[in-house]
Amino acid sequence: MTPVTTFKGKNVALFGLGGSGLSTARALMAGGAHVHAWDDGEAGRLKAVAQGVPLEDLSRANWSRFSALVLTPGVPLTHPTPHWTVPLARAAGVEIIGDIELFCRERAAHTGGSPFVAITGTNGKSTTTALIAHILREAGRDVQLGGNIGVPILDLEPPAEDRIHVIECSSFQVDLTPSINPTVGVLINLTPDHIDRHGTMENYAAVKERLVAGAEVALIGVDDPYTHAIGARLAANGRDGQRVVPVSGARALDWGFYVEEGAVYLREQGSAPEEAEQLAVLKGARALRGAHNAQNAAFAAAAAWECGLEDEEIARGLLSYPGLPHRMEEVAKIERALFVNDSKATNADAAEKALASFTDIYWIIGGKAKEGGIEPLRPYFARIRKAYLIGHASDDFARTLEGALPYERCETLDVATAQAALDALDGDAQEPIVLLSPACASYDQFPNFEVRGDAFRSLVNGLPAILASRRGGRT
Ligand code: UMA
Repeated sequence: MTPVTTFKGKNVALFGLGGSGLSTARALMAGGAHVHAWDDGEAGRLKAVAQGVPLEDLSRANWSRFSALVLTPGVPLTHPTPHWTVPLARAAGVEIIGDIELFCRERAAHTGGSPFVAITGTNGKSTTTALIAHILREAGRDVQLGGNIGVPILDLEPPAEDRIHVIECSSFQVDLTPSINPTVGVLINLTPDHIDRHGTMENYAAVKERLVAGAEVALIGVDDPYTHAIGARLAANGRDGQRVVPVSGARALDWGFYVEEGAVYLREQGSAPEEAEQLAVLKGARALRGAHNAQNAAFAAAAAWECGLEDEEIARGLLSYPGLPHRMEEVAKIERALFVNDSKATNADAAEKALASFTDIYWIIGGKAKEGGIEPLRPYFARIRKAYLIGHASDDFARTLEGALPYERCETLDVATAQAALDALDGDAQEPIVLLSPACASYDQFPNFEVRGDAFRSLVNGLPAILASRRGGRT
């Protein structure tokens, strides 16, 4: 835990008592602050009481006593309308901040700038964050990994000169972190997302820009127009001493970090193309398949390089990266067939990445469909040997697949997994892929995508026995 000492002896209003809110409460109390916590939901309040966190109904509180309002990131700050705590804090002149801001202040107060890598972007944040942490750890560094990826930042060990914090930051979190100033700031890409919480794409992009604007080294994508414009703006008007470095996962650059033909390069500013240094070859990095992962790998290599790692250390870390659960996770190889858990793919956009990365796919899809269904995936149908439909979306998806490729209605994941495995191993593909990439939310049959992915993993682990008995039955 990182005790928050910068509010010692002060009264702090804390709103939102989910995982990060409770972590913040513990850290503030450990540092000597007087916490006044509240949540709209009774469940959060009960959890707080169980952990000894003092509650106060903030709608009736005397706000002039508070030094800050610490908001949990899920609570609206500006859009669609500010949460009711926001105008109360503003009227009393109380600053509104989040847990990452508290971390930044601890870092400034006690270390004068310990290594801090902050990662944001619309897509690939979690993979890039986990990959950077993995590369640094494999090279023997003391790494703390957290933020939006799941572990609240104040649950991590405190900042220290020889410890690197690698933190995924959502736009909600950056919005609550006015003094964010990482050693290395990473902005991967920007496409419209969370507009309900930021009002417009411009506001969303402006919030994300703050993470790199405050960085000593700003690694900024050039593969989409929004990040490209931010990089150009910072390069022209960035703060003194800041290094702004372009990064591409798609093409060779005049300078910066990029992936070309399956390898990551660094080309220094002003150098000739043939002087570009090859940092790592991605061939063999099984958890980094696909074009989107080339972008993630380029950023991770760049961040590791900026943290002082040698080329060999970067290459080794990229190759040994095991991947994140539920994101094109290689669950098992049974005979010739590879089983891939991509349960995180809850819409067609996300499923497209897996379909683009494999051929000879036995595709398990379905659940609660999103608008547009799987129609946008039609260009990938040639890569699919057969589809196995589960859940609510079955009728809808069957209509899209009719006449385009063979499919089977399986209703449930267990039936689909067993049938896909049997077909994959009976077929003639050299390395068939049994892929759970549902292009749907899980809520019709599972509490969330993690439970769905875990179920797939355990079904796959039980397959050898099922396959043996089914084959026995056939002969
Ligand atoms: N609440 C209210 N009133 C409101 C809204 C919320 O009282 O109007 C309360 C809820 O009752 C709940 C709490 O606020 O008790 C919010 O809990 P939560 O579960 O949403 O939040 P945490 O557990 O603290 O999780 C947060 C991040 N959640 C969000 O940003 C929504 C987690 O990111 C993050 O991993 C965690 O902190 C640790 O830092 C999740 C996420 O969905 C993964 N992020 C979004 C994304 O990736 O797209 C931004």
